[in-house]
Amino acid sequence: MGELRKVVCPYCGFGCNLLIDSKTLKVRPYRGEPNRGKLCPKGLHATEFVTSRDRLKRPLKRIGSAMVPISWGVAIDEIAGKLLEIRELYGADAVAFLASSKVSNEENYLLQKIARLFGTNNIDNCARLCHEASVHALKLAVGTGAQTNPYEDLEGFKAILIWGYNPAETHPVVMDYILRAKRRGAKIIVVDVRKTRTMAFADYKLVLRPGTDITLANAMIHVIIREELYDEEFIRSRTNGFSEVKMAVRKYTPEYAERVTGIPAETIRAVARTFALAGSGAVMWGMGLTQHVSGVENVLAVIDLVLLPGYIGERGGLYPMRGQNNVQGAAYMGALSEFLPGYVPLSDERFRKRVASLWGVEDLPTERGLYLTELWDEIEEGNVKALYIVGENPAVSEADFAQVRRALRKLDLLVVQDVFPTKTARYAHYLLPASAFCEKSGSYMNSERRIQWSEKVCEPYADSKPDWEILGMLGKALGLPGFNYSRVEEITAEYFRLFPELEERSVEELKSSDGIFLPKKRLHTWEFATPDGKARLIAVEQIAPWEVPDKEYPFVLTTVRLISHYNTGEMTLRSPSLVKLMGEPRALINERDAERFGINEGDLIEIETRRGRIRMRAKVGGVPEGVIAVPFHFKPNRLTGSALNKAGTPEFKFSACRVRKAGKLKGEASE
Ligand SMILES: Nc1nc2c(c(=O)[nH]1)N[C@H]1C(S)=C(S)[C@@H](COP(=O)(O)OP(=O)(O)OC[C@H]3O[C@@H](n4cnc5c(=O)[nH]c(N)nc54)[C@H](O)[C@@H]3O)O[C@H]1N2
Ligand SMILES: Nc1nc2c(c(=O)[nH]1)N[C@H]1C(S)=C(S)[C@@H](COP(=O)(O)OP(=O)(O)OC[C@H]3O[C@@H](n4cnc5c(=O)[nH]c(N)nc54)[C@H](O)[C@@H]3O)O[C@H]1N2
Ligand code: SF4
Ligand SMILES: [Mo]
Repeated sequence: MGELRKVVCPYCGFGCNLLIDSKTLKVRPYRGEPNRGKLCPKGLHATEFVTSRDRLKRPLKRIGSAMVPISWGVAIDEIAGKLLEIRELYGADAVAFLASSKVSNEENYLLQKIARLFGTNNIDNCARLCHEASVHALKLAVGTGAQTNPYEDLEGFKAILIWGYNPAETHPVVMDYILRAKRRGAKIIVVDVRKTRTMAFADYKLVLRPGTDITLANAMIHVIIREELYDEEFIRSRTNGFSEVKMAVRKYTPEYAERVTGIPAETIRAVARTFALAGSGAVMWGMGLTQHVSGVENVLAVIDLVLLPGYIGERGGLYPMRGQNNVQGAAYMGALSEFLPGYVPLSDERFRKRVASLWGVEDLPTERGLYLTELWDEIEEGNVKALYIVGENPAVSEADFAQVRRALRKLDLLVVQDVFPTKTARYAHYLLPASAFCEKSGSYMNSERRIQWSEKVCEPYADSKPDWEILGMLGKALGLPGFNYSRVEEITAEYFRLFPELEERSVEELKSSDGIFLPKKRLHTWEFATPDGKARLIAVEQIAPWEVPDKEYPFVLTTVRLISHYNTGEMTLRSPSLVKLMGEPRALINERDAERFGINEGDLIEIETRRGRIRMRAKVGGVPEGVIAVPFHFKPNRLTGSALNKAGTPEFKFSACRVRKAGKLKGEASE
């Protein structure tokens, strides 16, 4: 046995801590916060991909069609030289950087520092494909774009509304908190477009038609207002906009909503009453709300639902459950094209200049940069020439990936810095091997905004380097000021200085504790973070999806997650224990639809949209008529469309498709 080191799980944003044996790399759960002795299968087997033989070993450079090894020094010098040349010819905005919500705060902080000092706000991360609609909606409504309360509060609430979110598969350990609440008498309400594992634990199981969430939320609000179930004092003293909401929901009667959503009017009334009369409550939501063209409005509608009964502070909270292990940290570190660190707008001159002076320059670029989802058109039009990607796999994770792949081919310079030769890496001119999570130390921030320290367990694999070291070298090679870091803690201390709440805290305290909440444990208890201190109730109307089913493409395609698989699969597919647990992917189809098309359980079916087609075996049942649900992990983005919502997120959860029984898997184009 070696020494046990405490490490943040490299998968989901719940943020479990693993205790890893430094010799055997065996994982045990940490007994402290937030996972309290629990882990899901991904955490338990998290070190398996680290020893995969597929790991990138040394820097590679494309020469013709071959990738040939080069030294770190030459790689970084050549990359920096090309970036400077492109800036000279076309300006800094011809370069874009993609940060990674898989890497540490320090690493995200460094990459956005490089981008902004280089002269561009073209810095983004996969939050754009994920919860950015929640960030925008929360900013508008309550002033801070993040989860309001810690997980521990969930246990005391009397009603928990789980909306477009399937934690039994996606954040399994948070289910423990939800089930403790249930044992203490909380009512659990789940809203989804199919029967989920999470629903098995619910008191109310609401299966609605895809994309009709605003109608359901507005109908619940209609009932709450009509029956005066809201907290009048809270509405008067702490919110604006009540009368507009009241007007807007007038037409959303439960009977009208029943016709649109498919949920019986009486159920809508019962659920609205249960939630508003519980006395305390939370709404937890996920991709079922955000990945729609109406993503921002969907989230605004459920925020209204929580504000009406005054469920804020000790009485309740808003839980946009964050996806990746450090997506919350990436945002707080400023790896987003429209925000400086701490979600501060680029237009905030005082803060911007403060950051600039900390970095040794006068000012920073003020124009919003490109969203990750806007990049592909800009590359195709020749406006973006170089892309530097750290730990993201857009050739698989982005909507309509055929277009993304076309764009990647067009770049003058593509650098991919990853632990594996990903699908995106196929288009790279330079491929830089990053060390994996347990081969480096640093801090991460989970969904409840808890910053946690992750210890180094073992030495970097082959000639790989921790991302912060690579980015330190790049910053220096670009001639940017302040990139002389020799220890990761120096970067931690530097980002601490950006946040007044952290100024008095030390890296040592972070290391020896169960973490530090930024800005604090519970938000908005007495006052909201809006300019006038009040929350805004914002009226929203149902918005139609971008691609409505028609005669040609009569089905709705949605994409969902499975417990033992993770995003684009680069890590979990290289983890033998998880591969064993996963089984073969299946597309869900309703019993009656299956019968109509002569499809039996296990048959190969072909799913086609206007953008492409895929084949997968069918699983009959689990979805309503007219809906097909495909696991996101098996490249359904050949099918999805690139229409974006106001926060720049594609509509991954709604495309018009058709299905048919397929012949044998023969001559299928390989990935
Ligand atoms: N095992 C596992 N865990 C993960 C991940 C993973 O890949 N695998 N990924 C992580 C990441 S990055 C994220 S963002 C989170 C995501 O976590 P979740 O948001 O829970 O993930 P999804 O399965 O994408 O979507 C949630 C649910 O939305 C439903 N849905 C689809 N369309 C609609 C709709 O129109 N309305 C409503 N109400 N519901 C709808 C789907 O049926 C699905 O059950 O998970 C994280 N955790
Ligand atoms: N159809 C459909 N598409 C979706 C979604 C959906 O629900 N449906 N969900 C969207 C969502 S919510 C998200 S978050 C995105 C995810 O999109 P991506 O972030 O592109 O997907 P991941 O598979 O998580 O890719 C993470 C990459 O980081 C690498 N990596 C891991 N650790 C490290 C490290 O320490 N250093 C470096 N440099 N690299 C590392 C991994 O090898 C992997 O290649 O996908 C989106 N796409
Ligand atoms: S719940 Fe999330 S953080 Fe915890 S072990 Fe599973 S994947 Fe890791
Ligand atoms: Mo995500």
